[in-house]
Amino acid sequence: MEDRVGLWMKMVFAALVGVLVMAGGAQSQEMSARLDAEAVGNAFDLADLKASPGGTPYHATWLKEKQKTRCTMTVPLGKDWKQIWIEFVPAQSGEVQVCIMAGWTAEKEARDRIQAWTDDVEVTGASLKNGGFEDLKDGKPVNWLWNGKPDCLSTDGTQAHGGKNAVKVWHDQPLYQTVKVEAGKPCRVSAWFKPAAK
Ligand SMILES: [Ca+2]
Repeated sequence: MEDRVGLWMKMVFAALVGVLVMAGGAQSQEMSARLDAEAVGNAFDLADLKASPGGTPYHATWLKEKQKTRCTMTVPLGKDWKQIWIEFVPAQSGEVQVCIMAGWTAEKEARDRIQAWTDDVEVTGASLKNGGFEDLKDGKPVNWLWNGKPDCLSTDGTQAHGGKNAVKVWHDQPLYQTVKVEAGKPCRVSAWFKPAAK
């Protein structure tokens, strides 16, 4: 009997290790999409977090005592376009910075593999501008902060989910836009993603 219990415990342990390895891989190496939102100046909390199926929303533990002022969610991507979203309820009226990005890797040669095209960003509960990246100025999408190179902006319709334009993102090449939110009014940020690697 003890042997069977021991074997069962070993199997549970092995399964847990497997899940942890997969979760770690999804955040660092594998193709994933990520959405964050942060109260500007970490001025107030974002509560009642929700996320699209397959994603778990978290507060930003790395911000320590301010962790509830930012939320984040990461979802693995398949081969095709996928829409993901994160929702929160602002504790106060003010400004929230929306952040659209993808996975991260330390390996330079692996960076092409973890980048994603994104398009058709929408926000309910607040007003976001140029979510489809169709308005450009000086080779950058208007209303967005973004540090991508020219080849990370596609304008010929081949990479777009809607319209002509799409933008390539990853952890170190995010898109930022600040929106005005109202206390107690749920705010949902959604975006479409597909892997940039062929
Ligand atoms: Ca577009």
